[in-house]
Amino acid sequence: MATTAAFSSLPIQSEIPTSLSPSPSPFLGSNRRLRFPHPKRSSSVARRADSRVVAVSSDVVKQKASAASAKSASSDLLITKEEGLMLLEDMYLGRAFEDMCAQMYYRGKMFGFVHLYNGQEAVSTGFIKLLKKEDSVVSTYRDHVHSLSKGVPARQVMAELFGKTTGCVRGQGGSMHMFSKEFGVLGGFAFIGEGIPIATGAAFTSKYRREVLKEADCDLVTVAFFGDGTANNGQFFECLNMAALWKLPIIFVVENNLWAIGMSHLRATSDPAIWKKGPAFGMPGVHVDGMDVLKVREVAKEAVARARRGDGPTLVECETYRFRGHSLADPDELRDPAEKAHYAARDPITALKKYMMEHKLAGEADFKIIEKKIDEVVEDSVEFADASPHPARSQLLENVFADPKGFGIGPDGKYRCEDPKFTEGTAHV
Ligand SMILES: Cc1ncc(C[n+]2csc(CCOP(=O)(O)OP(=O)(O)O)c2C)c(N)n1
Ligand SMILES: [Mg+2]
Repeated sequence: MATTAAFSSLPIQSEIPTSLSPSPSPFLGSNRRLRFPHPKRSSSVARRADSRVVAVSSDVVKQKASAASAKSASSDLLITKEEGLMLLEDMYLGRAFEDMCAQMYYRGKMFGFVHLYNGQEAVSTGFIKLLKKEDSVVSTYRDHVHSLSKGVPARQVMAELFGKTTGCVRGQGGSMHMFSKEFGVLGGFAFIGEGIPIATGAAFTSKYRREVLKEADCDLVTVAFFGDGTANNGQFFECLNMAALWKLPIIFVVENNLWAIGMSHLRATSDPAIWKKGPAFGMPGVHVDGMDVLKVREVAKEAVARARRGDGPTLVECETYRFRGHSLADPDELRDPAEKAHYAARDPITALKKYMMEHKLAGEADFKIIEKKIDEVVEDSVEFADASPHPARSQLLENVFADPKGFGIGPDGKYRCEDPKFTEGTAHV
């Protein structure tokens, strides 16, 4: 069996069972049931696929941990105290920031759609806290927390949400379009799937610099985050193909929160196990508990190392859940309360605290210090955003690639939008 070097240290399971019976239900903790059985595949097809590809399940983390504990009690720990507190701080920052966004949105400080990340923090933290500043992250419209994890200051993210010039996109992007060249955030994208080719291009750049421009030390990695609904989009498959074909240093991270707005993943996808699509393209596919930052981090370490070494891409499906509606405009009345309760009980922040306390790494006093510090950072970001100036109207036509003459610039050579009557009878700018 052609195992990949990267995951060969982990216990391997075949990604395609020899007899393809319908997936066990309930799937992924959902209390909904699969409605359609999978078509049977011939065993020769399964054997052929088996011989080429490899996948790893999230059980690897448990098995790694127990293997470590067999060696010595202390090596049972997956993290040091410092690492644990750093992970906790990042997840708490994401949670506190998003809760503040909800308040500010309902107070009319933000415009347009705002999609929060509550519940999914272990995915952002688990991956991004392993990256270098120069590595790239590509997000979706649920992009505030990815940006924060990557190091974009809370002030810049909040100011962007308030539409102020001090925002990371000078107030022109808003909630769904975070971007920071400095911190390697290559965008939030309102159109689902649009970020995946951008991420693939970024990964190609890294490989091109190393292999064609002979920058031998260029080992930059790109992580593309996107949702379960997006994984049904054609761009995803095209990029899996190119990434595998060219062995690009990219990790495709599916944040499977079981829902695409009000569409259940189980109703929308022929085979709900998204991770299986990795092996279909010749790359490892991994399923991991996305509510457990330590498990996510273990899988991410392998995938990031594999990409850095030049061994190619990995697809990781993180089973997660959003604790709020699809956006702040969604009353969240569709999802079953039992399903919500199931995942609420697996809150990733509570889980990490529990792990740290059980292993005597930290206690309530340590957590309080972090929470106080982060609450202040978030408060400060609001004050900063509120006090910052709105962009001038002329900024509207900056960075517009088409020649704005005739449309944007009047016969007097001035921007038409400078004219006080510019928006008369239309939407307000
Ligand atoms: C190309 C495109 N088609 C449709 C939409 C409308 N839309 C917005 S969010 C969404 C669901 C995406 O769900 P998922 O990928 O699971 O991400 P999640 O919101 O769960 O994070 C859809 C279909 C869109 N934004 N872009
Ligand atoms: Mg989803």
